[in-house]
Amino acid sequence: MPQIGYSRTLCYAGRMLAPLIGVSTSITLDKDPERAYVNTAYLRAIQEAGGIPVLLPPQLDEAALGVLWKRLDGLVLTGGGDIDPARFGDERHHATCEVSEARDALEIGLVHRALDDDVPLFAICRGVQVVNVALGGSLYQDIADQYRDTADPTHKPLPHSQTEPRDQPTHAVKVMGEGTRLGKILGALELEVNSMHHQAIKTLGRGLREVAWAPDGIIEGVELADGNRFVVGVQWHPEELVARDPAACNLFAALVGEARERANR
Ligand SMILES: [Mn+2]
Repeated sequence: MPQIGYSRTLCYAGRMLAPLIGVSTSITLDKDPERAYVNTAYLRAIQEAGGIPVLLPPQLDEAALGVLWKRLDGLVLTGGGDIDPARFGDERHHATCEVSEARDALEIGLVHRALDDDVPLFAICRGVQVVNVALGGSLYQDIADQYRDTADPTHKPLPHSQTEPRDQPTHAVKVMGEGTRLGKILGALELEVNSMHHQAIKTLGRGLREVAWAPDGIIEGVELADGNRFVVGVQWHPEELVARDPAACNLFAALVGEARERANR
């Protein structure tokens, strides 16, 4: 079993600051009372990697977010409901669900803030879709209904909405090795991942490149083509895999490491 290389140190000799990592949250829809919430697996994974998670609920007003943003050193966009397809010029598919205008607006704004201010950004599941749409890309609103593998159109896509436990890998992912940030971070070019998404990237947003795929061709990883910037997104849920998979830990360690550097510049 490979050693999982975490530093739990929040400060080094009293000099290094632990980085503050903004974490987007979900929001209940059509429920009273309305609630903002996030799976604790994200918070544990960030803390295990040495970061301090700071929740960013959609209810934050612009002024509060502006103040808070200046204090943040990194950003994690979490999983959740679907993005309003109007954001990428599409009619709404019947399978599209849990759309929150407030959450879309907050998170798309956060993507632009992160790019403008060069804040390290790690996007997970819905998060990678948000980054893509923020940069002008589009989505398959329902993989099972809309996606066909161009390499073999007779092939049905894999089941990407697993019913197995969240920490159980259910499909393979191949990562582009040559010169990709994701390949370097993961330390592996083939891995087994969990899958809890019924949507996926269709056309890529500006400045993004695809760097990982499921065996059916679904895009499972992207990063900014400008390799000097830390913008990395994965379609799976590494926060659920950190107890069993060093590659999942590496993703959080990389984000927190970049954020720590920025915090201590
Ligand atoms: Mn998948």
